[in-house]
Amino acid sequence: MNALSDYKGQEPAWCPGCGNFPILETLKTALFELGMESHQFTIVSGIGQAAKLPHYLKCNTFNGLHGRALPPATGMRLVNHEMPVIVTSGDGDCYGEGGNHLIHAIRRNINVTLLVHDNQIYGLTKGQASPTTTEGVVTKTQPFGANASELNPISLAIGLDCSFVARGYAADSVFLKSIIKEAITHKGFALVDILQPCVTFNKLNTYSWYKERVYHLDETYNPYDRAEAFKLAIKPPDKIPTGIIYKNNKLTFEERISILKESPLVKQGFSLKTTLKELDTFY
Ligand SMILES: Cc1ncc(C[n+]2csc(CCOP(=O)(O)OP(=O)(O)O)c2C)c(N)n1
Ligand SMILES: [Mg+2]
Repeated sequence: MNALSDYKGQEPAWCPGCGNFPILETLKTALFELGMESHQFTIVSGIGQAAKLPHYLKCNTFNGLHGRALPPATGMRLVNHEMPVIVTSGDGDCYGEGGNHLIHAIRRNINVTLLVHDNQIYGLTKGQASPTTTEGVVTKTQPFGANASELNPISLAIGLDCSFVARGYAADSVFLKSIIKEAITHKGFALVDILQPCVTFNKLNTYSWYKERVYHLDETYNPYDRAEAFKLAIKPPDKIPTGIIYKNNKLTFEERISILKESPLVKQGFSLKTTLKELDTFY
């Protein structure tokens, strides 16, 4: 790997000014600085504008169904746990239709990095409310305002004792890069909720709206304190903390499966006898 340009994929078809552009560039820089070459990692995504990211970055990839990125990512980790797996998803994709998979991937502690481009709207399908849309916001399909309270992904993840929970802001590239690098190198399920302006369909959460609210957690903050992390997560959103909000060091799903201790499944020969024996101890 010689240059950032080695990660170049197809030309992005996002709207000019979309918050997905800085996320893509920041991810490329993080991968470059970690020395991860295109063939050494896999990006899995579902459907949405955010989920198009692996088309725009040269890498191994699997682009699956809406809300269903985490199941193939789990399968990939079980087949080859030496291959880092990154999932790029949208707030609708991951917190809406894929919400069930999110809960169980966190609970199992699959060792994947999940980047959620949280623009608080369904971008690809042209502006319907997503689970993170602020209550009362008028959209095309909610002419009287979104009539449900918004999901708080950070408190949800801390409640599930997620191994790594962080929030970044798309336009704050240097800080976001440091969060993404830590998330990729963290052992265990790492959720990074990335606040991302949608210049076309979200007229509330704009670049200037975020600029007034987003701040960095400093080094005095202890991300290992779950109760403090939860307090921070449920604070009223007049000021929005970014950084690593919570982390712990627990066993990953892969570490709990004894046959994977020898070597990745992909490198093991197939024997029905050992497979049945393993299934017996596993279930
Ligand atoms: C099974 C299924 N349900 C619904 C859709 C329609 N659909 C595609 S993308 C999307 C929402 C996209 O929103 P989000 O995940 O927030 O991504 P964004 O486009 O905002 O980045 C929906 C509802 C679909 N393609 N497949
Ligand atoms: Mg969205």
